[in-house]
Amino acid sequence: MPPVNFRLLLVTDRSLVHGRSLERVLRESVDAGVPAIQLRERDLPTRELLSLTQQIRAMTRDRAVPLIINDRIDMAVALDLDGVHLRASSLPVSVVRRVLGRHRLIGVSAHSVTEVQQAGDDGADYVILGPIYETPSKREFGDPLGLAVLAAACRHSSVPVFAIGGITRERIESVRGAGAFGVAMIGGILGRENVGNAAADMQSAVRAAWPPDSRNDSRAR
Ligand code: 3NM
Repeated sequence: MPPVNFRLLLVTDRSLVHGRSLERVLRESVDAGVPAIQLRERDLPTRELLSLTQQIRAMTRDRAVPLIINDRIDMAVALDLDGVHLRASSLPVSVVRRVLGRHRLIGVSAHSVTEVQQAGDDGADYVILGPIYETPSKREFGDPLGLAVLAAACRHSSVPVFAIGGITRERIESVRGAGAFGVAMIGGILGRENVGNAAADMQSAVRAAWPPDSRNDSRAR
């Protein structure tokens, strides 16, 4: 199984980048220290998604930044991406693992303690649990779970748990305190006017919360 060697995962939403190209804002984010990207552009037609993924792949590969794509196992294999992110309606982890093998990451979205445990039992490499806080992006993700549920999920999880949903710089220390392995976010970086500054700010908070030599995983960036 490949190591989960990042504590901050930037999830994309091109609707937030206000006329700038997604590739450009992601490059600014990576240059500012973002260590991993999840490409979540689920509504893009296949050819457009392919072309976008190729561009972003070229940029992340140069910088050795893991690139994970939502659901598109075909693109993950064809473009040699680092992993695939699955939701409840996606193919099951066991099926995806047969295609991806052990050397690519499989992440799973979870919304309860039980789902976190299930994802670990199913063989996911990590879980993203949310929404922990109220997230400005609609209510499609449900009511906030809060820190107590995050803490219970982390206690019972066999795999790293990333907190998502309303994560800000100020909240990173609290989710670390609840036992999260790391954080995943959209708006905290892509929703800010100066994406590079926001990314640098966020990565410095992440490194302060999980110093690179912390006992959990000294390889995590
Ligand atoms: N998944 P922001 S919440 C993509 O709870 C996503 O599964 C969620 O956006 C979940 O960082 C979410 O702007 C949106 O709050 C996260």
